Parts: sequence; C-alpha cells; structure tokens
Amino acid sequence: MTSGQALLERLRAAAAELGLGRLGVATVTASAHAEALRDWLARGRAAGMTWWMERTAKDSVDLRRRFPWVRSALVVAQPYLSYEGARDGQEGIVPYVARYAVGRDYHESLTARLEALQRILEAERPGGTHRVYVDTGAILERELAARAGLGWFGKNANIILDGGDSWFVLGEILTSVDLPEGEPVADHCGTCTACLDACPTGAIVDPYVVDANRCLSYLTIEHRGPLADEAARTLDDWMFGCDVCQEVCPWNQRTAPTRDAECAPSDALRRTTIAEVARMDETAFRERFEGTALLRARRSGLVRNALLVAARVGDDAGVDAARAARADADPAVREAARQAIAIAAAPGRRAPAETGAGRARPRFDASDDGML
Ligand code: B12
Ligand code: SF4
Ligand code: SF4
Repeated sequence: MTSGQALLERLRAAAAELGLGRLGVATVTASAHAEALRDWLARGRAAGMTWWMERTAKDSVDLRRRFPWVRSALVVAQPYLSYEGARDGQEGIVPYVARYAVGRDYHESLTARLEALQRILEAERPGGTHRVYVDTGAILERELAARAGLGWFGKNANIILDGGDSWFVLGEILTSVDLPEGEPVADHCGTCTACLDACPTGAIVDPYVVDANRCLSYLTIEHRGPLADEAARTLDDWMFGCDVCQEVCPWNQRTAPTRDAECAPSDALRRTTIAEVARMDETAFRERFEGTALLRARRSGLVRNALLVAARVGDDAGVDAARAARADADPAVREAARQAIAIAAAPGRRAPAETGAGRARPRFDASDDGML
C-alpha cells in the first residue's frame, strides 16, 4: 500500500467515526464540463444567480487558478434522508420542505465535521494547506464527486451514489496533499427518463441540464421578490426546495433513513403549520427557523411561498392569512397574497385536507392555465 493509500484509509476510518458519509478523492485538474457551464450561463439558465456564478466560473472550471497549492479534493457524500415514505404523512410543514432542509442546516453540521477531519489531516501531514468547502458556487461539487468515483451524473443533474441513491449533500476538503483518485463509476440511468417526465415545470430541459428559471428549487429558495403568475401557479405544494426529480428516481426508492440526529426533522418544522408561516413577521421567522436552511429564503420568500402553497392545498387558515397579507409591507408578500386569493377562488380548485398532516395533494388540470 502506498503512503497516500494508507493515509486515505486512515481518513476514511476517521470520517466514519465523525459521522461523515462516503469519502472519495478527486485529483484537481481543469473541469471536463467547462463548456457546459459556460453554455448554461450564456443561455441565462442560472436565472438570478447569473452574476455570482459568472463571477466564480473562471475559478470553478479550474480550481488551481484560485488555489495554486491544491492537488486533491476529499469529497464527502453526506446522507440526509430522515424519514421513510411519502411526505404526506409528516407533521407540520415538513411535507412542504425538501428533505435536505428538514434537519439542522447542513452547511453548519457538515462544515463542522469536515473541519474535524481536516484537523486529523493536518496532524498526519503537517505543513500542508487544506480548506473546507460546502456548497460554494466557486466549486463544481458534483463534478468533483463524479471524478472521485462516488457516483454518476443522473439525468436530473444530481449525483447518484454507486450502489446507492442521490439523497445526500456534498462537502469537500481541498488539500495540497496528493491522494489516490477514485475510479469513475459507470452511468446507470440507461434509457430511464422518469425525472425529465416528472419535473412539474419541465425544468430539466435536456439530460443533465436544469434551467433554474423554471426549477421550483430555485424559485422557492433563491428567487427574490414577487413570483410571476406562471411561476406562482406551478409551485404545487413546495414551500422550500423541490424533490420531485429525486422522488421518482428508481435508485431512490429503497434508501433506509439515516439515524443521524442532525438530519431529523426539527421541532420547529414539525410544530409549525403552513398558516403560521403565512402570518410570520421577521422576528417570528428568525426565531422559528434559526439553525435551519430555511433562513436562506428569507422571511419575504418563505411567507410568499407559504401563501401560495396554502391556496394550492386548500388550507383555509392560510387563505385567511392571504387576506391579511394584502397589506404587508413587502411587495413580494403582497403579490403572493393576491395570487393566493385568486388560486383559492378559482372554481373547483380547492380540495379538503385529507391527511394527518392537514394537507391534500393539489390537483392539476387544463384549467390551471391562465388562471391568475
Ligand atoms: C446553483 C445550484 C443549484 C441551482 C441550479 C441547479 C443546477 N442543476 O445547476 C438550483 C437552485 C436550481 C439548485 C437546486 C437543487 N440543488 Co443545488 N446547487 C447549486 C450549486 C451551488 C452550484 C451548481 C452548479 O454549478 N450548477 C451549474 C451546472 C452547469 O453545473 P452542475 O449542476 O454541477 O452540472 C454539471 C453537469 O450538468 C455536467 N454536465 C453537463 N453536460 C453533461 C453531459 C454529461 C453526459 C454528463 C455526465 C455531465 C454533464 O456539467 C456540469 C458542471 O460540472 C451546487 C453546489 C456546488 N458548488 O456545486 C448545489 C448542489 C448541486 N445542489 C444540490 C442539491 C441537493 C439541490 C436540490 C436537490 C435541492 C432541493 N431538493 O431543492 C435541487 C436539485 C435540482 C436539480 N435537479 O439540479 C447538491 C447536489 C447533491 C447531489 N446529490 O448531487 C449540491 C452539490 C449542493 C451540496 N453541497 O450538496 N441547485
Ligand atoms: S427540483 Fe423540482 S423543479 Fe427542479 S428540476 Fe427537479 S423536479 Fe424539476
Ligand atoms: S430518474 Fe432515471 S434518468 Fe433520472 S436520474 Fe434517476 S435513473 Fe437517471
């Protein structure tokens, strides 16, 4: 065994003890998909993220430009699936939140664990340079994960773990230490197109290519300000993020939920109703969602989304909140209140709550078009 291989084995053992998921290594070189990224940006597919993603693209397509010392990236796939089965059976607002976000904010928990692993690496290789990253736009994390042999690019753009699923987030330690790179994993999507067919907005415009302008994850988390009527209509029951293209993936059907306490749905999400979110002021929003990824949407975005979802699922208290929100100081909230009231008033649109979670699946038909 080479000294690099022996070190990697020690790091893998330490990672497991720290509660980290599968660990792989990518040798840092120029991106194989730089052209795809440039094309994605040039076509405006980054939507409102264009400015910061363009700013970081020249570094992300070759990390050695910004980090001349970097040789390898230790890439960790951190599982987050915390409950089994359908969202409908969950409590509070958990059914309306993408699974990655129901526990503690992974940016905090994964960063803390990677920093602990970095300290072990520092002790093993004194004098080296190492840096932890989680979800920064300056790094093409999925590509590093694929290069590290952790999995393959699914057609929904998510990495699917070799022998596993895509219910995980990624984090890295960039290091000046040379470590042995993983073996690439073969593509196992085959002829399947389930994610492209199921995406509620047609956001997966080609295999591996997501148009953020249409993606509910972008619209509910990153988009600032009011939503256009067309986007407001397509939110379905997603208040924060969207999992549809993962829910339908055949590789994601048999995942055993993680026992990691950091990922368990937070009390804040379990005891909050959609109508409460629709009525939250800034203080209530901050207090309730401190430590969760939901802060990313800000009060403006989350209340906007909650109003629309309440109307979609026929939540009477949420629709009452929309009436009050017509006078909100925030224009995005005011506009969502108007849209929510229009959705709730449309004939045949509202369905009674059917489940223990107090929600019904919205029904879509041709009359959805041109409704607002
Ligand atoms: C911007 C961003 C978004 C945007 C844009 C998504 C997108 N597909 O680009 C929005 C807000 C929509 C988003 C949504 C989500 N995101 Co996001 N997002 C990012 C972020 C910050 C940058 C991604 C990026 O650079 N996009 C630009 C495109 C061009 O790059 P790419 O997505 O990596 O795609 C590559 C492929 O398209 C490939 N490619 C191009 N052509 C071809 C052809 C072939 C044959 C192949 C094999 C590959 C290939 O080249 C590209 C560059 O490497 C990363 C973190 C990071 N720094 O990497 C997280 C990240 C990708 N997101 C993540 C997650 C979990 C999600 C959501 C599932 C969250 C949710 N449930 O709501 C959704 C999934 C939506 C989807 N289907 O992609 C995880 C993915 C984990 C995984 N298992 O893959 C990441 C890595 C964050 C993390 N640290 O874990 N996200
Ligand atoms: S996250 Fe939702 S909207 Fe975005 S590509 Fe996947 S299914 Fe489509
Ligand atoms: S749903 Fe099918 S095509 Fe899409 S990522 Fe999963 S296996 Fe690949």
